This record gives sequence, structure tokens and C-alpha cells, in this order.
Amino acid sequence: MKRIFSGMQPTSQLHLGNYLGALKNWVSLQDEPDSECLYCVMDLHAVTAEYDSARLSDATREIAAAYIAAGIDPNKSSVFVQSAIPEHSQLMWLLATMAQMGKLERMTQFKDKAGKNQERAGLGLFAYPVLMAADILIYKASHVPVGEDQKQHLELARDLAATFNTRYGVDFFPQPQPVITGPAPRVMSLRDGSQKMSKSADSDMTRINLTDDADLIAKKIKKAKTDADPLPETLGELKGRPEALNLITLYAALAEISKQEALTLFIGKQFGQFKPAFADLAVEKLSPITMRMNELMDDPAQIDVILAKGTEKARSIAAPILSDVQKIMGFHR
Ligand code: AQP
Repeated sequence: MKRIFSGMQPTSQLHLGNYLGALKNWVSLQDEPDSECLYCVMDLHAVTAEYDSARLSDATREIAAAYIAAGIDPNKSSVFVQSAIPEHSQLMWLLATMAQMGKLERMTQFKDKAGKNQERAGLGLFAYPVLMAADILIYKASHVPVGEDQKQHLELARDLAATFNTRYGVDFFPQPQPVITGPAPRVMSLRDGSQKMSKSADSDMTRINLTDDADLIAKKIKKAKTDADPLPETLGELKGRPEALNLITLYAALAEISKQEALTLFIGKQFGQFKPAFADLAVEKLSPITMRMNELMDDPAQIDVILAKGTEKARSIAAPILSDVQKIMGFHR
């Protein structure tokens, strides 16, 4: 039996990187035999950065709506909100006693997000990967579908699972396996092929959001950074052209063809010809998701019913696991 867990933060609108790197894979995993899927909106993580408290609740619903609009079926998967399951934070504290500061200091996401101001970064941002480990281990999840950027955090979760088992002489936590598959595990910014597409990047022109309308998608693609050379015959010839490779990767992922097949469609063409075709494809694939999201957001009560059902299921798994952890650690009960 596979138990699949993953989540996204309600920091902003989801973008094409979130969709192609993670969410699209979540949808296909729902139909795997003998698997149980838990998809969480990670609001406790979202407050580790500056955020708008007046927007958090709506932003949380929007992410749940995006999951469902992209194809997560609440009858097959549990969709819920992290802060509704107190066991995540409770397990985090227990795991924090075993997490080494040195390992946390090496986390690239912390370094990127804290920037030059590490001394002034919040403890929550520093301990983010410990909470992420708790998010996964509180369900004894066996598989975690994520984008490539989360690989290092997953390794820490595996490390903490092993540390717990060794320290208490038990075989309690399984080793969660990262599932980093799909045609676009690392989608890059539209403006800089060396940076990942990110919700928190300052410029909205760097990403395509699932809520962007057709005109905005076309505008962002038109203004995407490229180079002056035509598209070559083989993928190998895109070496050293990160923006071109990113756009071909995105086209291929949306069209559900290989990168080479995508390239073959445009051999010898300039970006002026490629970009309108890519924009049409992006609109065709994303607009049904946007429309469904908008319908769902018009009926927030419907989303809340789905979340309440998911919460019930998630807590029924998490509570006994936390209780077992407390017993293993010797707490008075
Ligand atoms: N550019 C990307 N390419 C592929 N996958 C990506 N993911 C994020 N960016 C890309 C995957 O989407 C999921 C969302 O995780 P998150 O909400 O925790 O956000 P994140 O990984 O920190 O990255 P974001 O979306 O850019 O948010 P901000 O800017 O707020 O940090 C994860 O599975 C992630 O791998």
C-alpha cells in the first residue's frame, strides 16, 4: 500500500512550475492501484515569510480550488489544510530535538530565502524543513511527489526518520521516497533560465499563473527572454541556451510529447514563430483549469465541505501515529 503525501503553500497563485513539476503528477498518482493520496495546503509554511493575514484564509481556499480544478478528485484523495491538523506541529517539535543545526544551515532554500540577512531570519524559516519532515512522517507517507527544488528537504525527512528509528531502537518510520518525475521537474523563470519559476519572485512576468487570462499568458510568453538563434534540430544543440530549452520543455510538457518531438515541430524557426504557438497551447491547456477554479471560488462553502472531509480523514491517520511516537519517546500518558 502506497501512502502519497504532498502539498503547496498558499503564498500566492500557483504557477506553471507548480502545475507541471508537482500537481500534474499528483493527479496521475490518484489512479495508481493500492495507493492513498493526501494533498495538503501548507499554510503553516506560508507564514514563515511575510504574508497578508487578511488574505491567508482566501489564499488557502484558492490553493484547494486549484488542486481540484487541476484534477484532484476529493472522492479519491483527501484535500485538507495543514493548520487544521495540530499533529503536524506536535511532531515537528519532537523531530526538532533530533535535527542538527549544521544540516539545516546547509539547506539551499533557507540560504536563498534568508539571503544576506540570515541572522535576522525567523526560526520558522530556518526550521521549515523539520516541519516538512513532520508533514510527511505524521502520515508515515511512503511517496512524496514534488518538484526538483524540494529534493534536499526530502533527504532531511529521510534522515530524520532514520535518526528517530536508530535513537529509539525501532523500525517505526518508513523512508519516504521522493517522486520527482514528469517532463518538467524544474521549470525555469521566463526572464532568466538560471532561476526557477517561483511564486515569490518579484516580477509577475517571470511566471505563468494558473489564474492568468489568455491575453496575459500571450503577453508573458511574447516578452519571455530568448536568444537570436533559430531553433535547432537536436536537443543537444540547445546546450548553453537555458531560456530556449525551458520554453521547449514547457511546450513538450503541455503538449504531452517528448522535448525532441516538440523541437522537431519548430526546426529552423525563430522564436517569433514559436511563441504564438506556445501561447495558444498554454491557453488551451490552462483555461479549463482557470475556469473551474473560478467556479469553485464562487462557492467557498463547497470547498470548505471538501476540506472538512479531508481533515477528518487526515486526522484519523495522524492522531494514532503521534500517539505511538509519544509512547516510543517515553512520554507519560
Ligand atoms: N519552478 C518549479 N518547477 C518545478 N516544480 C516546482 N515547484 C515549485 N516551483 C517549481 C514544486 O511545486 C510544489 C510547491 O511547493 P511550495 O508551494 O512549497 O513552493 P516552493 O517549492 O517553495 O516554490 P514556489 O512555488 O516558487 O513558492 P515560493 O516562491 O513561495 O517559495 C513543490 O512540490 C515544488 O517542488
